[in-house]
Order: sequence, then structure tokens, then C-alpha cells
Amino acid sequence: MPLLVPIFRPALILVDVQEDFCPPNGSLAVPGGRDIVPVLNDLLKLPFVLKIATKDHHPPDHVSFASNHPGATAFASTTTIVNPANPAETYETQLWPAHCVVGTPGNELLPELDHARVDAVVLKGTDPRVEMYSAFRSPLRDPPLAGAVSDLEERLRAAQVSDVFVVGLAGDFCVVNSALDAAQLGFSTYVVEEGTRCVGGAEAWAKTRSLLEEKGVKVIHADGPEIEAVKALRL
Ligand code: VGL
Ligand code: ZN
Repeated sequence: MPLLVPIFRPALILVDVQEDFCPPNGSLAVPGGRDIVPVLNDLLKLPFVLKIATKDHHPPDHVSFASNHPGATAFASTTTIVNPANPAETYETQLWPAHCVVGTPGNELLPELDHARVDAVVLKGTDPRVEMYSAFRSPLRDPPLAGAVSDLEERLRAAQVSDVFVVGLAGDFCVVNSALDAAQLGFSTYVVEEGTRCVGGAEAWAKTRSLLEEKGVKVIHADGPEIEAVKALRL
């Protein structure tokens, strides 16, 4: 019988490390959001086979903005998203202050992030009709909405990635959904705890962490053995 040697080909995904998700000026600032940058820059120095930054990239008329729904309040109100190709498929989503609007300063990746080490930027949330927390795809499945499926999976497959390490913002929204999708797509998936912060702070992280672990995503530390294994790789 041929010996099957599993090949460890880890990728790093930096989710939405953008001005609007960070103090001091972000419209949807995550507490401590800026503090993760040194951890991310250290990870970017490691020999991951692929390093991808994602950006929440919304048009001004995006469905997730409370300002686009008369009478709605950011953080408190919700709206129903409908699959444009199948009115029977719907989901409820929370409304937010306008954020990461294309062409605005809040859309920019943080300047202190080590951009030179990022291989590619993947855009998400570009279709005004749907919310897209996961950097892979919107929750619409029946059928999937073409404009709300990114090329992230394709890029990971093309690079023969085996393991996906997720960090960024926000832990309780786009990081968790991206990690759950990565795991569902068959990648061994990790979230580096020091590399994320939640909209809902420490309390939200405790819940998010349990959900990740329940779904088979490992929550790890930046100085843990999984990161040591990446360090041990030679490109
Ligand atoms: C996000 C809320 C709305 C995120 C994006 O990147 O976590 N959260 N849009
Ligand atoms: Zn958004």
C-alpha cells in the first residue's frame, strides 16, 4: 500500500483589518481592534504558503446599513435578506452603522499592517442585496448568489492549502463565519486568539470560542505548537 504522507500547507487569512473596525475613528470600531496588529505582523513573517487579507467592501446602498432602512437603528434592528433568485430563501441579519464603504477612508486596511507581506486582497460584501460575514460566501445556498461568493476557496485550492489560520475582525462576526466555512470546506482550521477582538468584547469571545470548538475549529495561541509548526516550515 502506498504511504500517504499528509502535507502541511498552511495559509493565513487576515479578516477585515480595516479602519472602520478600529478605534479611534472607525464607524463600527471593535474594542481593542487596533491592538492585534503586532500579532498579525509577527504571523505575516512566517512561511505560510499563502497570506490573504480580506476587506469588507460595501456599496453605499448596502442592505446591512441601518441608514438604508427608514426607522431602523444600528445594532438594535434587523432586516430580512431574500435570495434574489429564490424568494423562499431568506435570513435575518443585524443592521449596522454604514461602514467600509468603497472609496472612503474607513474602507482602508490599517496602514501599520505589513502590507508588503500580503499576497492578495479578497473583497467581500460587495453585493448591495446581501450580508456576507464569511470571506468565502454569503449564507445563500439555494442557489448561491454568484456575486456573493469570493474567489478565496479557489485561491486556497490552487495553492494546495491544507490548513487555514484565521485572525482579524470582528471575532464574533466575520472571523467566526470565515473560520466555520473554512472548516466546512474541509480545511483544518484555527483561530489565533490573540489575533482577534469581538464587537461584543470578552463576553462575546467566550461564546464564539465555544461555537468554534464545537464545530471543529481549534482556538490556538500565537505561541502555541501549531504556530511553531508553521515556523518550522522552509519555503
Ligand atoms: C463585520 C459587521 C458588519 C466584520 C462586517 O467584519 O466582522 N461585522 N460587517
Ligand atoms: Zn459589513
